[in-house]
Amino acid sequence: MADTIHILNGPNLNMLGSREAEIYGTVTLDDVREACTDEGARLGVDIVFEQTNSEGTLVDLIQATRDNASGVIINPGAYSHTSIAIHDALRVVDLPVIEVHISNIFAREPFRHHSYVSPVATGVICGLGATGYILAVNALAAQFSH
Ligand code: CA2
Repeated sequence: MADTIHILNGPNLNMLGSREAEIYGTVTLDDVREACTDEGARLGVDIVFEQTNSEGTLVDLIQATRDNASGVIINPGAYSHTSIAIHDALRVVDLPVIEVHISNIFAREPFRHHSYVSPVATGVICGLGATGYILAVNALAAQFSH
């Protein structure tokens, strides 16, 4: 059976491509989903792609990865900077977790410089736009094949 990567997206990421193109680019979240699904097919891994604006639902989606995922990619959006609940949910997931940010959070406002997710992530990619998701899919797929 193919390995499955769960790609979880937090609040406001459904707005990608509609505004703030100077920060987030012009691609939509559907474009990102399609690119990740295509890359997964190329690499022989299945992709589950989700977005929620709700912190509790994001916790539920993280908990659900324990049953059927081989790895997790998460862009927690602004919850990265605020949520101990998401930190706690991720720390009990016994899978590789890659945190992705489209923008370079360290080159932005100081309140974005800290992430509660980074200490419980296997790796972090930020500032590379939507390409960061593709890089994360490749990083996880490389771990599965070892
Ligand atoms: O750079 C990232 O990927 C972020 O996780 C995006 C979050 C932001 O709160 C984080 O600090 C960094 C914001 C999600 C996107 O918000 C948009 C709002 C309006 C239009 C387009 C995107």
